[in-house]
Amino acid sequence: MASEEKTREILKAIQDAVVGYDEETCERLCSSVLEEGIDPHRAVVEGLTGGMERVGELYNSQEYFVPELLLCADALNAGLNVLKPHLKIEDAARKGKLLIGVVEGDIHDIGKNLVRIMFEAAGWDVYDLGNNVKIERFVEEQKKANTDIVALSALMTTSMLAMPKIIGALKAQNPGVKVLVGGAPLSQEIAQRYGADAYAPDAVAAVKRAADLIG
Ligand code: B12
Repeated sequence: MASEEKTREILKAIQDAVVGYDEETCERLCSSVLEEGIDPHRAVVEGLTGGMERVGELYNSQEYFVPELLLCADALNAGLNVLKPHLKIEDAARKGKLLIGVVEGDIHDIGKNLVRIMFEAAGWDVYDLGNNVKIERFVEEQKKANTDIVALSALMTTSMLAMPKIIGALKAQNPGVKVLVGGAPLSQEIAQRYGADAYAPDAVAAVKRAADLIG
């Protein structure tokens, strides 16, 4: 077991590898997370996601542009591939079926992918519709797969405006279906206003909120 100091050092180095779009180092550090007995969830949240948050700040301050963002996302995904098989969550919480997608007009899927991975790790059946998903597709696929929950992701203040329409259409078809929403511009207050059943700020909280919804 690594000491807390060593753990923090490795997590910070993972962040730096994402920010520095260094795929190889990111992969190697994520392997060392496993070797050192560090919690892989912590490596995803504090290391990989923490790194992407720093990338977001660099984009906002115009130090990074779209090409850098894509390279950083590659480094994040390389590390995630190493950690993914080790993200099993052993708990008694009920597991259900989840349909997930990024709303129409929005191609940001890094956060959605993290949410999907956490649900898969927790033993849920997950149907991933990808990004830029039309309202009708959410409705059709929910009916087909008969999922307990539909999870909607949006990263833009413009694209999130589709959410109340999707929620309305889903509930009109199947009043029992629960809708969970998330993504950087969302909040508890907006989720409520949109008619969602729940909001979660991150991928780990998403699984807990979903388990509560069907519990
Ligand atoms: C990476 C990035 C990109 C990448 C996306 C790569 C990919 N495959 O996803 C690329 C380069 C392609 C891109 C493109 C664009 N982007 Co961009 N992008 C970002 C950036 C820097 C980071 C987003 C990210 O991945 N964060 C890391 C992940 C892990 O965090 P997250 O997505 O928030 O997810 C977490 C939580 O929110 C939550 N969560 C997410 N989804 C869900 C769903 C559920 C159900 C739940 C419960 C929780 C949940 O859990 C996740 C994990 O903990 C943000 C800036 C920022 N600071 O957020 C801008 C940002 C989102 N982009 C922005 C813009 C404007 C664009 C472009 C229009 C730019 C352009 N001019 O071309 C385009 C096109 C977008 C389109 N049509 O979709 C703006 C949006 C502004 C707005 N209107 O709100 C932002 C905010 C930047 C800015 N400050 O201007 N972008």
